[in-house]
This record gives sequence, C-alpha cells and structure tokens, in this order.
Amino acid sequence: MEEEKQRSILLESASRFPPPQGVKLSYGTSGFRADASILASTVFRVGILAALRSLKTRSVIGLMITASHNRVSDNGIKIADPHGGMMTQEWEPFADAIANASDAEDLVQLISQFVKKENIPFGGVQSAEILLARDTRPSGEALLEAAKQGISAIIGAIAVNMGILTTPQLHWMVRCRNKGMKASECDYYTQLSSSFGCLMDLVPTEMMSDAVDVKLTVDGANGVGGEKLEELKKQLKGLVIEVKNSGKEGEGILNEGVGADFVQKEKVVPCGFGSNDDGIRCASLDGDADRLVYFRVLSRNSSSIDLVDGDKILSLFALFIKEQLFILCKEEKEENAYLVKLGVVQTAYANGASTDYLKQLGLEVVLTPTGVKYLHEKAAEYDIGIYFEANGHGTILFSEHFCCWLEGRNNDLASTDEGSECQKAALRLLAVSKLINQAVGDALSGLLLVEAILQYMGWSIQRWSELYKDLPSRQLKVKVADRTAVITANEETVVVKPLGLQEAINTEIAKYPQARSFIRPSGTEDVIRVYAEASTQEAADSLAQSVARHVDHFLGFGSSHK
Ligand code: G16
Repeated sequence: MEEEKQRSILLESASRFPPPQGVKLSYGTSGFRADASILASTVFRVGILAALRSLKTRSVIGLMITASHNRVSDNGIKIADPHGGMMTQEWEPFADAIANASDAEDLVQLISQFVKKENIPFGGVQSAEILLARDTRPSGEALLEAAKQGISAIIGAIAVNMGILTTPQLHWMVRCRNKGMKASECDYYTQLSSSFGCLMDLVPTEMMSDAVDVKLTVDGANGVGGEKLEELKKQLKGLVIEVKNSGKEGEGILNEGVGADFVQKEKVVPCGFGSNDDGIRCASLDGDADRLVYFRVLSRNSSSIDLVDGDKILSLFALFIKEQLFILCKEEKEENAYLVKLGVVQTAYANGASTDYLKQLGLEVVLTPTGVKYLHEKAAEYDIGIYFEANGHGTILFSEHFCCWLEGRNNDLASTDEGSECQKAALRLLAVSKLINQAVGDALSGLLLVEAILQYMGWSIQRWSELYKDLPSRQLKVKVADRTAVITANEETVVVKPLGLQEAINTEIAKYPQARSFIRPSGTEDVIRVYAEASTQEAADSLAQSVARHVDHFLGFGSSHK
C-alpha cells in the first residue's frame, strides 16, 4: 500500500521534470555538469538518488549545486556521502541510468528495481535527511528547488537548505553531522581559525622573519570563495588578507579570466591583478573554492607569473609533515616506536620535477587517475595520506587510528615533557588534522595551512617556489565529435582506444629530450585534454600541438586547440 503511494508520488512529480531530448548525461569526474538550461530534470533525479542514499546508509547526505571551475552558464550537481567524500563509485551506474531514463515511467521502474536490489527501506518506514547547498551561479536557485522536489518525492526524506556555501563547506558539514560533531557554518570558521591560531602560536620565535609578508592577496574567481574568505578573515590573527574578484556586483564574471583553473592553465595574472602586485604573495581559488594555487606576479610590464601550483602545495605540506614526524619520533624508545605510514598521491598531471622531489624526500608516491574521488580513496590507505592534483585540488587525510595515537602521545608528553620540541610537534600535527578539511580538498583550509607553514619556515613565496624547478609544460583542449571514444589505461598515461593513437603520440614524444605527453577525455567538459612536458617551453608547446593534431586526426572534426 505504502509502496503504491510512493510509486504514484514519484510518477506525478517526475512528470513535472521531463528530461532534455537527445542528450546523454554522464556522472563524470565530479558529478553531472552541463549547460544549466538542460539540468532541471537531472538535478530533480539526483535529489531522489540522494534520498535513497540517505535511506540506504541511514546517514545524512549532501547535495551541492555547482559547476565549479566551468563557465557561469554551466551548472552541475555533486553528491557527498556520509563520510563527507564523493559518492561511492558503486552507485555511479545507477546515477547515469536514472539521469538518462526516457520518461517518468522508465524512471520509476529503474528506481523500483534498484531499491529491491539494494534492499533500501522504501515507502516511509524510515526517514532520510539531505543537506543542500549551491554556489553563486544565477541558475542555482531554480536548480536547488528542483533538487528539493526530487528529495520530497521520497516519503520520509527531508531537504535542509544550507544556502550558498563553498563545496568543501557542505562536505565538511555532512561529515560533522554524521560524526555527531558541531556542523554549522559558524563552527566551520571557528574550527579553521582556532587551529590556524594554534599553529601560529607554535611558530618558533626565531622564525618570525620579515621575509614572510603578513599580507596575502587572494583572487576569489568572482565566486563563493571570496565572500566566505571575507567572513573567515574576521576571525584570523597574524594574517592580512585582501580579497579581489570577490564576486560582488560589477566586479566581473565567475571564472572568466580569473580563478585557479585559469591561472594554473594559462599561467598569466588573473583580471584585477597587475603591476601593483609585483612580487607579493597571491593565491587564487576556483568557482566553488575547492581548488587553490599560489602565484607571484613576475614583472611590472607583463602579465607573466611564477605559478606555485598544487604540486608545490603538496611538496610544502609533505616537507612540513615529515619534519614534524621526525621531531616527534626521534626520541621515542625503539620498543614504543610507531612507524607512521606517510604516503603521497598524485595524478599524471603532476609535474615530473615534483615527483622527483618527493621521491628524493624519501616519500612513497603513487599515481591515480584524475579526480579527487580516486586520489582521496588512495590517500585514505595511509596514517597520513597527502593528495594533490596539479590544479590545486587536494588535502591531507589523517587516519582515526593515527589521530588516537597522536592524542595519547601528546597527553603523555604533556605530563612528562611539557613544552618540549617533541610535544610541540605533536601539537602541530594535531592542529593540522583539525585545520585541513578531512572530507575533501578545501581552498580556504589549504590556504591557512600554507600560510602557517610559510611562517614556520620563515619562507617567502619565492623561497617556496624554489623547492624545485618545474619542467616546462603545456595543456591544450581539443573539441572532438565523441570524447567517449578515447579509452585510457595505466592511470591515464596510455591511450588504448582509438587504436594507433598511442603509437602516434609515442613518435612525437621521442622527438624531444625529457619529454612526456598524455591525453584523456575531460570529465567536466566536452573536450579531450592534452598534456605535454619537456625540457624547454618551446618543446612542450610544440609537443602539445602535435599531439593535439593527432587527436584531431583520429577523432575530431578538424577544430581548434586552446
Ligand atoms: C573536478 C574534479 C577534480 C578534477 C577536475 C578535472 O574539478 O573534482 O578532481 O581534477 O574535475 O576536470 P576534467 O575531467 O575536466 O579535466 P572541479 O574543481 O571542476 O570540481
């Protein structure tokens, strides 16, 4: 009876959201993304999926409406699982299936089959709760309404509108709610500012050097991150932040000539930055503030920058964590020693020089395909797993087991060796585990950790940038008729299909010393991405162009590379 009622509610509400004709949607690198005008039905259906996920896991689930670094007219939807990370990959085929169901009948049938297969308590026997948020895109409000209707189409499911948030804020809230911890936006700022304060208090006095300017200038990508950073900075001591491209009326368009994706790919200053910023420490967020890169404007007469990308943020974090672990463990008696498993996760986009540097530090480095869902999963296998994509997406994961051990060690030291270097290292690591977002990469928390470490090291941005010299690289994108025709293997470093394309790429690579190149279909845009690295910028540019021409030849309609 209840099931019948549930079926008819689903049928009735789904008929109000007909799917777009002739479009095939795919869950992609990070949820569904497309032009906002065609997304209402997808978002409605993902609302249903989130409610089912909440029923299945008996936990709070998150739904974020954003297209992150994509242009303002696009939008998208990402799902946060109970632990705050991306939705389990096991449900992605179901997400694809319901997004592409041809009509309400087809959709309800797919749902009924899935609910039976997964043994989901259906028809009002249990409640479900979904936290909803959106970025600042104009299409967000209407799409959020569609998501709410999808959630309400499942009996017992409640949608809680958290308003405008950064993606990492929503993921953080979902994680905290499910752990029974404080989870409001205000709690988020308090946790970040207090753990940052703790790290700053632990900066050795001799390191309080003039080399580290207290001022940081941040490009907010004209998105939600700028507004939230303004909020956060009210609670910070020891750091002066100026936010440009904050998204205020008339300041500019979201992600257009601004933001972490633009700065990292184009390697030029974002709009609003110029000669006055010459030499100072600058950072750039993306449209939903889950990516962070740093840069320094190079000269008064040009738009060129010294880019400090995700790889260098990763290297800085790895160096700091390794040093604290060394201080913490060096005096430990052998019988008590705990061998901390520290690992680093990158993708094929990582600059070769960064991987060499991390290996020289003696760290274990592993590669995964692009997408935080892959990196996060791998990093969670360590006591401390540090993951970053070159594009600035990443975080540091601390295992529960390691955190318990660390708390215990700190308590012991507090009673036997209070104020020692060893205890300070324990306190620093505990503060990092609270500052850095444990759910997902977060530009705001990452930025505070970078700032605290630079203070600790007494380093300017230039000194940081000199950790190693990046190999020159180039990224291009090629529009093709069907990007799904490209199949890759070995963490996206080898093209398996179309046949012959990898051989053509290999022939190009062999023409340049120290060269490397790969291609992959984007998971967020309708393009094939090309990456090339070589010993000179000219060689990297020329290699990228020739590989792009092969992509065009094999798959394209003879189009442009950008
Ligand atoms: C998303 C993922 C990132 C990934 C990026 C790649 O970023 O969250 O992990 O690096 O997509 O995009 P593509 O597949 O187009 O190369 P975001 O910031 O857009 O959510």
